Amino acid sequence: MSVITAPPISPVLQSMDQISINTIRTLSMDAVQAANSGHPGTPMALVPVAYCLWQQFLRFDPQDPVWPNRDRFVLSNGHASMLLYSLLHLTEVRAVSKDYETLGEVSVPLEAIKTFRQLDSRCPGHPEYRWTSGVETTTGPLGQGVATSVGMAIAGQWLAARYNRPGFEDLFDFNVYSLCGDGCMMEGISNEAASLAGHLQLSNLCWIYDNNHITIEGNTSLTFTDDVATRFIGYGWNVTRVGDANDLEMLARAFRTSQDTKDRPTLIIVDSHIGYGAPHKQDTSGAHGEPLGEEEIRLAKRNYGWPEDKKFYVPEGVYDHFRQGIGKRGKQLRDAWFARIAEYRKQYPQLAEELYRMQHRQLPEGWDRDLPEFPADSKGLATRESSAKVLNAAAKNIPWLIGGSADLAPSTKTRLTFEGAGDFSAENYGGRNFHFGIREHSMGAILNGMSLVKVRPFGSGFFIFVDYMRGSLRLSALMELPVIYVFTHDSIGVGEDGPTHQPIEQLAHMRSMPGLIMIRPADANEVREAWKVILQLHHEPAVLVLTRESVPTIDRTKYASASGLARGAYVLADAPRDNPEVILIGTGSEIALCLEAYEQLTKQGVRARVVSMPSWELFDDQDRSYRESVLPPHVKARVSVEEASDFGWSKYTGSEGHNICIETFGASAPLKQLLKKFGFSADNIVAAAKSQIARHGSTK
Ligand SMILES: Cc1ncc(C[n+]2csc(CCOP(=O)(O)OP(=O)(O)O)c2C)c(N)n1
Ligand SMILES: [Mg+2]
Repeated sequence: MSVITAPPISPVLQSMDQISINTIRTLSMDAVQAANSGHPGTPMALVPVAYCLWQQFLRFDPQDPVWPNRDRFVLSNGHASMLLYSLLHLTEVRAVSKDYETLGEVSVPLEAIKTFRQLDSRCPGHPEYRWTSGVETTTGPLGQGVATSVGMAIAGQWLAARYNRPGFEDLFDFNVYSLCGDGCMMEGISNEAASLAGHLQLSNLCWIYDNNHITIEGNTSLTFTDDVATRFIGYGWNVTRVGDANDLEMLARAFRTSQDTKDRPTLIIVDSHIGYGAPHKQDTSGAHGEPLGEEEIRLAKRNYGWPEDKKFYVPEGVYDHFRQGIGKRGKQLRDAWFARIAEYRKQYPQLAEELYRMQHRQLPEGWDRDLPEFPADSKGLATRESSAKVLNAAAKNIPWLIGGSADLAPSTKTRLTFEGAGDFSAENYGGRNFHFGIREHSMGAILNGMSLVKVRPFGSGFFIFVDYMRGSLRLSALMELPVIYVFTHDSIGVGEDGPTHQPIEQLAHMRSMPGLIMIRPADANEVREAWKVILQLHHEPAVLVLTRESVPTIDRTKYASASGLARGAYVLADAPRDNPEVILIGTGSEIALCLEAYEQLTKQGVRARVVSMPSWELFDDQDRSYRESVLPPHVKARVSVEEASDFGWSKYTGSEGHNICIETFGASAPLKQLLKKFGFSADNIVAAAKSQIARHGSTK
């Protein structure tokens, strides 16, 4: 263990660079110590890297941290959160309201740093978007940040291609920087994302890899001997190295190299010493996830030439130093941009209006004017097919609704086919059809990054593969981003592909996730209503779950209007005088079966009601009187029908209700055989309804 020690000198004899760096180091150490938990070592090591970037390069105005053309900084190694919080504090980043208005107060006051990791502190354990202004994305699950940064860079290129015009070539030209560690480099998601970023030649992207050879269990020699540089060269990146994380000059040179590289992303590999300056913990995993201890902090401060007894000490001149650096540069750039956008508005009023609405998460006027109505049709069409029609009709009128698939667009039908939609590629950054490749997990993170830049992204795949992207999807929900996920092949309806492709527990998974809206529409008109709801969401990701196989288009002159979908569940068919003795509740493709059973029951004099319940979340959001009008509490005879696990259904059917469901992983066979094997038939529903009435007794 070699400890690099600085001579003990007083702060006044250090350069402002050095004082600022050591202020961040000591704030980080003190905060982790006060919290008695957290990660001190990585902030201590990486401060010069972040300091050099922020103070010299980052085009970021602390007074307006949501200015659209700002450079983005993503701390992918989110455990080093104190590094980011210290920067936000010292640069005096302002708080921003939910409506994207800057408020007077600072985002991270010193008090928040002193209460790092405590309830309601603006400095939670890991950086959280929406909670702390200036945090560009939530990080903590390793690999997510870097993958999200790719989405931000993609969105930057798309905005530039669409909105930069003659005389305004630099309206959008922001760079995206992401700091990451060994963990991020090992995670599969970062490999997926780096591969796509290289392929797309995203020159506005720069990752900085903290090559400190340490993870939690010890030295990386235990697990990680990749030649990272060669790997990234293989991905088509520009790779450069900085041999000493304290070398501000070499760091600046590396950032300049990144800026000058116009044809590919850049990886800067920085060799650092975790816990830099702590005599017993430097270069050990002991500096990773626990406080240094009072004595070690004292010794580290001595090494930095810092007053050993001072805590949360910000020497005079430090705030001003940042004001003169990033503050002044950022404000000038930001003000100049807003002056330019005023000019732009005069010359390109329509485009400027688009930008305004997009940045405020509003929709264009008349966005829904072309949405199709579908006539009743007993043969019908697959909901993925009706979705294709609705999506295309909406996207034509919402220019920033853009997205694609993880190599399944021909199956998920999410391709935008109207004239001018185009394909996004290194040669055409203005295209609206994205090809994420077979990279579901990073597709989710990339969609998050795109959404953070405020375009409206959608991504699609087979519903079963939601398992591959749960980590990213969870962050969409946690960050309250209106990302749209379109998942098709939603049940055993996929037939012959068998258990590996038949979602069983995925509906239950999605329903258990806070903040997510899932909709599984029953027919083409419910699909239209579903898209209407989804496109008007501001703070929730949506999961649209669609069939591969045809479903009848319900006759809405006979049964209730599909507009009921907006309330999550509605009475589709009812007993005379709205007085049912049994309720059949279904979703998606199973509604057709419920209606068949309903007709049989009605003929036999049984008073049945069919409730179409495409979205639990939307229904649960309704007031009690509506919910009880759909599911009257006194009607206890209830049958749910869904080709999936029954997990959670007793919430609506009661513990004495009957759930027609699947308790295995499905099977490989033509759909007809599967329906028989698993008991999805009108006859079975009828039988279950009758036995429910027998069990609970009929209502008057
Ligand atoms: C997906 C994921 N798995 C595991 C963890 C737990 N974890 C947090 S930090 C860390 C080690 C990271 O090592 P490295 O990125 O090299 O960070 P350093 O200790 O060098 O700062 C682990 C395993 C996590 N945050 N995310
Ligand atoms: Mg490491």
